[in-house]
Amino acid sequence: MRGKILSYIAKEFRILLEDKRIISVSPRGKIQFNNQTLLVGDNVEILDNRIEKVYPRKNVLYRPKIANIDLGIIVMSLSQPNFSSYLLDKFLSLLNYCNIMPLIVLTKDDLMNEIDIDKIILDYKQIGIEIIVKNKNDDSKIEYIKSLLKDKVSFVIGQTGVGKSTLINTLFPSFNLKEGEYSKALNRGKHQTKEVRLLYQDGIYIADTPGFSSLELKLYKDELKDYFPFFSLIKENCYFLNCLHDKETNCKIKEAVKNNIIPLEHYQNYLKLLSELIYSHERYK
Ligand SMILES: Nc1nc2c(ncn2[C@@H]2O[C@H](COP(=O)(O)OP(=O)(O)OP(=O)(O)O)[C@@H](O)[C@H]2O)c(=O)[nH]1
Ligand SMILES: [Mg+2]
Ligand SMILES: [Zn+2]
Repeated sequence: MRGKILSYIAKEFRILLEDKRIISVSPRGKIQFNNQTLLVGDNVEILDNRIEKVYPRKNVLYRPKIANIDLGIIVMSLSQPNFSSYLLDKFLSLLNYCNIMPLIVLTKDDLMNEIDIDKIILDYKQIGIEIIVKNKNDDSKIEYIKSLLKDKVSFVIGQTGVGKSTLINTLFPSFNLKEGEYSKALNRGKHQTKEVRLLYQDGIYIADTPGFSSLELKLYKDELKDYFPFFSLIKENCYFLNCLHDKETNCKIKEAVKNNIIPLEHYQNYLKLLSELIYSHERYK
């Protein structure tokens, strides 16, 4: 019978079978199958309480480790920790690279001081990404968010302490996930969620994941432009075939920034990200 891996905790896989039974499978020290490590989200064939086969994956995200995802929910708080469009653009580049559709949820609007949420929403709407503003005391958007998750496999991704587990708990109170504190002294969350765990209810799969304190984007300089959000707004080619949209002349992206078609703030995020990456050939020096 076919099933889906929900978690791998204490050397046991929990697998949801097609008939909705959940079984535990202990792989006896072996979590590899045909040389690939099994991941949460993998679709498997079960025979006599053993994993017989792993079905081909649609996509994989390596941090957090999860396979076969339809929707990546980027959770970003407006305060504690502070909102950062740079981080948001970084997460979006990562999801684009992994071919995962994004949804952005902004939390803690009850705590924030002066942030222009409308401008943030408008920028991302322009490139076709939906943003939902939802704090933990606001129940009005629960049904709407659930309708976006229906019949999909989703996961939450974001910094530690932004409210990923809290969001899942407000959608599905029965999951009763552990929520951590935000430490003002450390100026970050406390890594409350320790493992990737896929949960299932009413046709919705959603994974809680551990938060980041820093995220390394494992792309080369020459790749970033293909995955960075906002550049999809421009269809024309730059003069140089491999233009990095940085110091080059005759660059259509820079022209679009000048003409306010691409927001300057996001172009600056691109330059910052670019400066943190290496060229593809540098590794082989
Ligand atoms: N005021 C306010 N607090 C919130 C909101 N959402 C979450 N919190 C609080 O933020 C803290 C961290 O929430 P978590 O849900 O544990 O954060 P997380 O993203 O799961 O963190 P990790 O598991 O460490 O990655 C908790 O104290 C929550 O009660 C919100 O919308 N408003
Ligand atoms: Mg958590
Ligand atoms: Zn260019």
